[in-house]
Amino acid sequence: MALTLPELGFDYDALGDRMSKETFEFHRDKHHQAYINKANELTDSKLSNDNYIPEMLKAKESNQGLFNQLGQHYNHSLFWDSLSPQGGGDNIPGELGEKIKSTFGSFDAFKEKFIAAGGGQFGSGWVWLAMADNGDLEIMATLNADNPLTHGKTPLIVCDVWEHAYYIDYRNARPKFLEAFVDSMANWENAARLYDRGPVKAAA
Ligand code: MN3
Repeated sequence: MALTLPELGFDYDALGDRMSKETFEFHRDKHHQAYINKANELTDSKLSNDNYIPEMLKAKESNQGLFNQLGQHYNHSLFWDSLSPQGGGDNIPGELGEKIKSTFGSFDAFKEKFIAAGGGQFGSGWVWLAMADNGDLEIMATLNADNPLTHGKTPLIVCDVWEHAYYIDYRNARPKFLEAFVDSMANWENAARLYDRGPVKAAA
């Protein structure tokens, strides 16, 4: 048993200029894989993709070194699931589309806030759409390996705003990358599925 790189539902060149094959090769095969290797090393490969989340939450309190690796594994795994070659735009399936409109006023208002939150995150981090236990939506930015689960929130979609996520394709233009994420890559189908599944009791 060990943590492994989760499967990607499309080829590395499927996003074209939106996110290049070269970015996937570095970001998945080198960056994400390095976090996985380190986490396996620290845990004698005793964790698997099916059971590591409670360990990640425990490590957040008691073992920052391990949390850094497990959090990065969690965040990157959801980031890959947050991408789709057919993604992006305001055609959000199910109740999530309505909920975004009622929460933020409009899809465009959501988009503006999401890009501002990701663009304003100083240094390395993540921007999320997350759900509270009562179903309320919020945009969250987290630093380093942190994620909404450690704050008792359920993540629905995430964009990685570490430089390695966009530097090859967008150079230093992080807001452009975030705009492309929302407009043409965001996997709303996956986010709607997570929304319909309901809040995850993080500490369970
Ligand atoms: Mn990354």
